[in-house]
Amino acid sequence: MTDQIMFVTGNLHKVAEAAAICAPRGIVIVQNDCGYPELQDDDVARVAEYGAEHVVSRLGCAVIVEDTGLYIDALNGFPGPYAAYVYDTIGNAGILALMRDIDGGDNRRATFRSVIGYCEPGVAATTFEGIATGTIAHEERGEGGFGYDPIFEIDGVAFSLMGDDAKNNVSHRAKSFEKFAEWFIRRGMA
Ligand code: ITT
Repeated sequence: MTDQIMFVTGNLHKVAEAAAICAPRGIVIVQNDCGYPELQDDDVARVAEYGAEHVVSRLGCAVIVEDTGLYIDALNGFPGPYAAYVYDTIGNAGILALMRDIDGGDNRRATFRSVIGYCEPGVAATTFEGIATGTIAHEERGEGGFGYDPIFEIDGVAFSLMGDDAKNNVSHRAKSFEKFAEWFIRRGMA
């Protein structure tokens, strides 16, 4: 059986990663780029919930949105839920500059947190979370991926150098979409 779900995002990389997880499970991801206001909140789950509920009230059909935060231990969790703003302002070079004096290993630990908000008309949003823990590299690596991929490494390999399949074996987004897909399929069968 094939089912489909509308994913409201302006980020085509997210759509490709989500589709690679969902398609083998019989769920077709349909992108919608209509946008939504991003709540300023410390918790990406609340940002995803609010975004999903806002979009449903506008479109009147079931949707998902996904919000990602990046939490760098040595910077007390910065940029956290403000990852998009920080990427657009200081970018990867700015993060590396802030961390210039921090040595390797655990001192450079960072966590990506992806939260999907699913919502349908008349029902409160449900959320699904995935996390990936790694380290911030000392320099940008590779050309692949998007966003912070060139500076985020797991076991010494940057997301930008992994290729799509390998990133989808370990990433925060793969985990949140696996949880969502499992729930969505079970729910369809109920
Ligand atoms: P939306 O339209 O879905 O909001 P976005 O790119 O603005 O797309 P987010 O706000 O969730 O998405 O992303 C926060 C920032 O983190 C943004 O700069 C992304 O490029 C970056 N980011 C998100 N997921 C990432 C990943 O898997 N690898 C590297 N950077 C990522």
